[in-house]
Amino acid sequence: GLSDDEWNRVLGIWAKVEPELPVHGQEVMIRLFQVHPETQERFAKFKNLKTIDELKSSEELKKHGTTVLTALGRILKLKNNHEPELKPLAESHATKHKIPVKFLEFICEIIVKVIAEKHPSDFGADSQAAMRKALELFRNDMASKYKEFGFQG
Ligand code: HNN
Repeated sequence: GLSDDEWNRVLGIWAKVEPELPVHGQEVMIRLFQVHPETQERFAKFKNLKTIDELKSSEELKKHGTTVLTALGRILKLKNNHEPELKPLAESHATKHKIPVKFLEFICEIIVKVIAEKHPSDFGADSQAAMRKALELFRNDMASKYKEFGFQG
């Protein structure tokens, strides 16, 4: 688990991300699709977006990025007690969307990078390490729920 100090760092930086969640969400999704194009293939509604301009001008993509970060923020705020919030997401991502754990790793790494770029003076090494730990906890718990739903991830 994370110490109180680590959770404070995680939620402290998240409070700076939240006022501009759609901007962060859009950037995260675009970066994910560019660095790991196989992730874009999973979305019927986005796989036809070819150029960076098309990705940037998609309101749907921005909306989806907001959805993803909103869900993640709710999980982070529950700290170690995220089970009730995590379970339905693990179920849909395991049984319906079939999203490999590897893709969760990809997006978590990108989330840390995007926050670091947008908030260089508020997201130092210790805060980045704390965020990585929180995201690892999220991923590990998603992975074990995946198995409960019969998806090896
Ligand atoms: O559970 C649901 O299906 C509700 C919609 C939703 C939410 C709240 C989705 C979602 C969908 C359905 C989109 C729709 O219906 O418009 C799909 C196809 N996801 C995907 C696919 C891939 C995907 Mn995710 N999600 N999601 C959430 C919420 C959170 C969430 N999703 C994630 C990743 C990494 C991928 C592969 C590219 C993802 C993460 C990390 C999170 C944060 C908890």
